[in-house]
Amino acid sequence: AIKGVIFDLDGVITDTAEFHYRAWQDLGEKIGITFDRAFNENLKGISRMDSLNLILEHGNKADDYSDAEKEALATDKNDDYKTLIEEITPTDILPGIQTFLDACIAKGMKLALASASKNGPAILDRLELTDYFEVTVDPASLKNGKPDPEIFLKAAKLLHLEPFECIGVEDAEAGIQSINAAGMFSVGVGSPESMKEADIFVENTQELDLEKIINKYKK
Ligand code: B16
Ligand code: MG
Repeated sequence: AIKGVIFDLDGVITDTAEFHYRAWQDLGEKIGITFDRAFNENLKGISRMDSLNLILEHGNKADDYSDAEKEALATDKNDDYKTLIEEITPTDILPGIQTFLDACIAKGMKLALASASKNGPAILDRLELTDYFEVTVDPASLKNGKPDPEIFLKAAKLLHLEPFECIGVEDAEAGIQSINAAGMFSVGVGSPESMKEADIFVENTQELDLEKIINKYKK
């Protein structure tokens, strides 16, 4: 039986992707690199520094900055992002998520957060969802980001559960790969193309249905 549900944050619980996009665009403007929404898809689920490196490569500027300068650029983006997320309120919880979380709790499942975002706990607070989650993995404690399974394995461990007793919910391809590599049942939120590796998927959070997931998990 499913005993633990491990959630990604950005794109699953709330849509901070738009804020990340705006903050990276602002930074891009400052350093003369432009990119569109399609490119921004590559930045979902990956860490702040990995995102910056992809943007610099995209602008052919990967060798223009020292590590210290890159740290400063990442901090600049994050300061901007932190200002943007101050606007978040509980109305920004994605449709169906509150109901889904309640359904998981009603079934006695334990919940964990497995977000690559160092701002995850602050965002959960703004959404007033902190109390739902037994544990939050600290992304700073990880050696490898998604698609490596480390973050989901760590979440299961913190919940004192085996990976096969947990399911993971993700909107990023790298995230689904991470869940699958952890030996967990993967629940995707996204388009059929981007979620083709998921064990089960829905096109938006409103359609998340715990009974359907339980039935598919049993098979
Ligand atoms: P931060 P998730 C990820 O969160 C975002 O999808 C990704 O775009 C972002 O770069 C990453 O968090 C790091 O975020 O700069 O706040 O530490 O999807 O894993 O919840
Ligand atoms: Mg995500």
